[in-house]
Amino acid sequence: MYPDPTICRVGDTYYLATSSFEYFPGAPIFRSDDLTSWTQIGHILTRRSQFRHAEGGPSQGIYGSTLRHHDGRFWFVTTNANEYEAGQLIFSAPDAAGPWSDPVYVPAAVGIDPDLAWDGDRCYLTWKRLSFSEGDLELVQAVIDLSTGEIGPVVQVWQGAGMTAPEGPHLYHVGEYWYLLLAEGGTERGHTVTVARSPHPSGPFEPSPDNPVFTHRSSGHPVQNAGHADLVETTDGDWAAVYLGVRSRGSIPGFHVLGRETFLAGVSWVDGWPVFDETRYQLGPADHAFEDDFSATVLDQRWVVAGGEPSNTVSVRPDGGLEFARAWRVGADLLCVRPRDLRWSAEADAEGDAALVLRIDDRHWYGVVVRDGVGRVEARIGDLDQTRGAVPVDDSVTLRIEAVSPGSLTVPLGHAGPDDIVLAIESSGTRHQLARLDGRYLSSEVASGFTGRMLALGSPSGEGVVRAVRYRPIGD
Ligand code: 6LW
Repeated sequence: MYPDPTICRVGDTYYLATSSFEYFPGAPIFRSDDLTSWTQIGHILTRRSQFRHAEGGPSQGIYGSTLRHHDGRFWFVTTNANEYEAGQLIFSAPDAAGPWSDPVYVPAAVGIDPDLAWDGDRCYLTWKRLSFSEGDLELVQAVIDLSTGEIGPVVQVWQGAGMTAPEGPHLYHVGEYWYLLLAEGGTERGHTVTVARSPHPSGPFEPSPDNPVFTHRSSGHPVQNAGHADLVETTDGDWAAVYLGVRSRGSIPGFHVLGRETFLAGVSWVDGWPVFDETRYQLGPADHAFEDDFSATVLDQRWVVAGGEPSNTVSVRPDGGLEFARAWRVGADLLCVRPRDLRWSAEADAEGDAALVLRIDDRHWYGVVVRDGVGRVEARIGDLDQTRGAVPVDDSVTLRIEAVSPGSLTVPLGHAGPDDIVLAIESSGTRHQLARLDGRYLSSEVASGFTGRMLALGSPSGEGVVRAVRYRPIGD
């Protein structure tokens, strides 16, 4: 779940940030020397003064953004959907790894998907204006004073090639033109990238004759929903694009479970227009395996919390191991990590009332839960609650969840989900498989919203300890 990628380059180094919704810390940021292997260097939003929680729920919080470097500083402009009426938020930092500033609010720019572009010293804010009272949804632009958040007169720019939901604008000066790149068609199967150009940053814009210039719609490509791109000039003078896409699996309509992910393509300029080249970069398989025994006093940056904060949800005990600040409100108060593979296995060594949960939000989750010495599966799909199995267990157990191919559910030409979720518990050396559940109910197609699955740790009573977690991808 790394959607709405935004990228910039400083010297030989590329920086990439993505949206993160309700999860805190927010806006993960990465660096790379070659565009293909990326290391997370932190989060942009690490303090609640930067990312107010307000009444935020699932798929609220941090939306599409723009990351740029100008005049020796990094700039990040985003929307916090928990307080979208407060306008866009601008952050800056001399070092991409932070710490980043508190926000400068742009109260006159209510909407989503802000972009910053400079023409000399003059900075343009381009965004998708939302005014629910007036029913306005349009792409607009204004000159902005970054130190105060004040903007000049608001003008309309290009409204797209005529598809639904034109959004995610990014403005670039390349050669003699200013290019306005948009996401269009909606962030689902119709998603595309469109572009228009003008000699002036505010237009009038001339659309490309080849719009959409990039899409996977109506194709059998294993990556669907491709769109919402951001461009970067590479160190060798070529160009590249990052964009979001999903790996949907299973039969019609196809189910994606990892949220929207970041992908990479080459870009060439032909007759003054960008042409996407999906063959330029070949990425090898990435190994996302990890183990965490919580022996360090500071949590690894992979751990995030929906709504709350890691520091007030869990604490690391002096002897290692993780304890929980309170009993969970079912499906919340969980320490979460992104599973990043289609097939994987995860286990947690735990004591007392502890749980390992796979969730999309607090209404869509499956968990292996120990309460008062009994291990069972608890599951929620929308309004339905279920429990499965009930085995007496020792105080020390291993909780296990696996995402495996949907073998038992597949019949020839039949209907299959994206995967099966196998939930098990191990106690006194005996493995009890408690349930094998259809993975489609933990997909974005069922849960809706912008986020993907998270693997999560929690305690139903607050009286549990997690000693270690191990995650590894598995083959089909
Ligand atoms: C993003 C916007 C969108 O800001 O989803 O569907 C929002 N469209 O472009 C959150 O990713």
